[in-house]
Amino acid sequence: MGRIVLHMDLDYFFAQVEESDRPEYLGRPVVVCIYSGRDTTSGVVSTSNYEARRYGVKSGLPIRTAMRKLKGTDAAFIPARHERYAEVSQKVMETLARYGEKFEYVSIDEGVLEITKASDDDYGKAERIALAAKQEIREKTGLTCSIGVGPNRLIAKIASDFRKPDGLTVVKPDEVEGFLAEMDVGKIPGVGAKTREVLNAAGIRTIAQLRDAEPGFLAEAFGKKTGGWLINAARGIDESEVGAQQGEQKQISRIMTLKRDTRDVDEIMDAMEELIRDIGKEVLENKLTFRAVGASVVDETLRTHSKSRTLPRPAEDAAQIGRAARELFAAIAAETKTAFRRAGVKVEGLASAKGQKTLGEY
Ligand code: TTP
Ligand code: MG
Ligand code: MG
Repeated sequence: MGRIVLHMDLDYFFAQVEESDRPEYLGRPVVVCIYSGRDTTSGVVSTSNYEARRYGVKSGLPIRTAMRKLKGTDAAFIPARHERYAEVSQKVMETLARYGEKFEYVSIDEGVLEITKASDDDYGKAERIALAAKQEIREKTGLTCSIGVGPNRLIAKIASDFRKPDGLTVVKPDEVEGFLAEMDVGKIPGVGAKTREVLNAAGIRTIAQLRDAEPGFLAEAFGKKTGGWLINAARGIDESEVGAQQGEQKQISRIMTLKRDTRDVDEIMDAMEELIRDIGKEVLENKLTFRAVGASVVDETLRTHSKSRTLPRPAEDAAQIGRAARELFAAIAAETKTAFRRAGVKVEGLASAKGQKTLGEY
């Protein structure tokens, strides 16, 4: 039995959230900016919607350059709201994760799902799973994403980028070679501008050319390990597991907007009740323990205040989250004067509960 992997990437993510939160931006170029704070126009573009991309405005561009390119249009330049994007991302990932047997969070707008079992190793079913996930993500968040489905993570990721926005690309094992052949080597995730340049200088532009390259040359140019990895990637080979390595979850957090601005700890804790129960449930379901609890608030001036505390020993129950959170919110309230608009709780220092000493052994 082979594997079927699904990769999801949200379309023009931060800018799409801005569009969906504020319909008045629809149809206009939208540029999400990370201001350096030095003056009102210094900083870089975080991302932009497709209208803005038509003018050559994309991630990483200086804001001033973007302004020049969009001069005379009704473009909207908006400061990035990371918290809001994280909140939407969380909703998307929770929705997506339910469609497969293993989920890995890759980045704020990307997730990978193993759907071998969920699809009975059938690409027709896999495609229906992808469509259903896209539809539910859209219903829950209003956002479109692009999905790639393939026999491994590498192919799924490349496929997710193949048709954007709102794309779905399914690559079956016997289609992998043809799918990759004419692509630019830069389409391989991990092949950056520098690697691409070295390859191009050797006359290697397409993935098919890379596949047929002299292994000796690649080993010499990039080292044995990277050279071998490049050849494998060009052949569409990738054995890495979903949910195994780097994407290991480091924290579980929830944040919500309070019914009204307040500084009252009891009122905040009432609001946090369900959210804390939710975190506790996720800890239990994933058989985890946590080593630290954090609390944060966003005040009426949109400033964030947060505190966290390390526990004397790894814990796993929601009651401990609640006790620590109450003290942390009280400590934050004691040090601030403004009312709080949003409040959140997180647990950190996650470890797998199995193989760990039981409470009785301490
Ligand atoms: P991407 O998925 O690379 O880009 P995107 O979602 O904006 O557009 P696409 O439709 O092509 O997927 O990045 C996800 C988010 O990460 C993006 O919305 C904003 C942020 N980001 C930055 O802040 N700076 C950057 O340089 C990049 C590449 C992304
Ligand atoms: Mg994206
Ligand atoms: Mg992305």
